Order: sequence, then C-alpha cells, then structure tokens
Amino acid sequence: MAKTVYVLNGPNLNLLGTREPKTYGRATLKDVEKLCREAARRHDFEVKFEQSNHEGEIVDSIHAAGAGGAVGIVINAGAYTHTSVAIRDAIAAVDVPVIEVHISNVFARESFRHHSHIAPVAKASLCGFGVDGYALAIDGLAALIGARRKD
Ligand code: CA2
Repeated sequence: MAKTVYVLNGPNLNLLGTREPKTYGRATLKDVEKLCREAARRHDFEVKFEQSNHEGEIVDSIHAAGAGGAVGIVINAGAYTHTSVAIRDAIAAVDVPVIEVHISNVFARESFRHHSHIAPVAKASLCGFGVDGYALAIDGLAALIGARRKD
C-alpha cells in the first residue's frame, strides 16, 4: 500500500515568492511542492500537497489524512497556528503523526507568533529553516516512523 504524507499549507501561503522575500524567501509554493516530492521520493512516500485559505478545509484535510491511513502530516498552518483551536482539535482527533513547520523563525518575530495551538499536539515542530524546513520535516517524519531510505 502507498505510504502517503499530507503536506498542508494554510492561509496566504499561495502568495509565497511573490512578496515579503526577506521573511519568506523567493521560492514559490510550486517550488515547495517540488522540494517535498523530492524529499518524499527518498523515503518511498507519496505526497498529497494542498493549500487552503479556509480553516474548515484544513480540518477536512486532516480528517482525510486520518481516514486514509496517511503515514504523516506536515503542516504549515500559517496564521491559523496562532488562532485555531479547530485545527488543533482535528490533529488531536486523528491517529497520524504531525510535524509542524514554519518557514520563518516565529520566535524572532512578533510575540503573537510565539504561541502555537498546534505544537502541543504535534510530534515535532521546526521553524526558521526557510522552505528547506519542509524537506527536513519529511526526513524527520521518516526517521520517527522508521521508514527506510531509498538511496
Ligand atoms: O513562517 C511561517 O511559515 C508562518 O507560518 C507563515 C505565516 C505566518 O502567519 C506565521 O506566523 C508563520 C504567514 C504566511 C503568509 O505567507 C506569505 C507569503 C508571501 C507573502 C505574503 C504572505
């Protein structure tokens, strides 16, 4: 059976690479998808890559990952990280390891970004590695679940 990792992106991440390059770099979300597919291939994972500006759609995707037996979820919930109890509850409700990713170092930014509703229900969190954090999250997920590398 295919081992699927869901990579979920929250609000405004569709704008990656178009503005705020000092904070988020110049890579687009398409570039991030490519990077995730390359990282996933090394672990023999399939990728479901999604972006939504709508909280309920992200909740639905987390449920779908749970129902579909995904091996993991890598999530950059964007600003919902700091506000969404619904996304936190969805993560807590599924039996799937979740890795939280942020492109920027949220702890070096405004104090409202220092709190994450997701971190307490995630297996691991990383921030500040730029978009490379997504690949690191997939590698970390594979290490956590003991998936064998292909190379
Ligand atoms: O650093 C991250 O990855 C964030 O999750 C990005 C969120 C922010 O609210 C979090 O505090 C940290 C914002 C995503 C917005 O992305 C944009 C990208 C380019 C231009 C404008 C927004």
